[in-house]
Amino acid sequence: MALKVYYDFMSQPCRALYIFLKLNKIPFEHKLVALRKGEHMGEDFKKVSPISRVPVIDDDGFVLTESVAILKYLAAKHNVPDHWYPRNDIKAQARVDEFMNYQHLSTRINMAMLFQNLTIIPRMRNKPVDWKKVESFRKGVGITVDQIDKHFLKDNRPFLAGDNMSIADILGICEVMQLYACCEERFIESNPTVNAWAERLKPKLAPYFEESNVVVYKVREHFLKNPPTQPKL
Ligand SMILES: N[C@@H](CCC(=O)N[C@@H](CS)C(=O)NCC(=O)O)C(=O)O
Repeated sequence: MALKVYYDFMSQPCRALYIFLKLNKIPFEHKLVALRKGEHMGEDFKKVSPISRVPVIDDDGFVLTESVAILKYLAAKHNVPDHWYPRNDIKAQARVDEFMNYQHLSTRINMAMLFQNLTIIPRMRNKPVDWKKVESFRKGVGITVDQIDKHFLKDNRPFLAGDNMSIADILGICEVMQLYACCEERFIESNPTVNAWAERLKPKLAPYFEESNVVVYKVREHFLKNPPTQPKL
């Protein structure tokens, strides 16, 4: 039975999973879950995962949530090239795990929440932007980018876990794209090390990086037409 993948391109970890599946030619059945329509909260999806978040996979009855767990499982099951998630070199594997554990409370929380506070929350709840929150997540993004520069990419490491591209890089770049969606990319572009990493990585994920990010570019276009105005302090 085909691997079923429940996803929506609005979601960063879903985009990461999609890119990984396509690059590794792992066949799957597309199960689209439209977050903007609230399909993840519906009874049908709750039967798959009562956690009501994407991505989720169903591999012949083995249902798994959480992008990191899913990526590690699929890397092992499909015996993908070792650079994605090293099997035998425990230090190389630990470096990939290091970023994947770090990202939840750094790239993910700060970049996703900055995006949400500038776009989704004001639009969906029809409320003015909470600029205090925006500034707080901007501060978090700045700290995160600096940490990536000084720790994960130190000593001219080309990728987040060292010399080779890994699943950590795919997860990382998909979170970073939230900044582009809300025109906050200056945080990346002003850091030469992190910017060089992003530009080095994107072509390696072609064409699936661009394909899965179409929605990000659409949101950005809309944001550029209707930018919220920040009051002067
Ligand atoms: N830690 C989870 C996070 C999953 C997650 O937060 N998914 C979001 C989309 S990016 C979602 O489904 N949100 C719907 C909701 O929370 O209501 C993972 O990495 O898979």
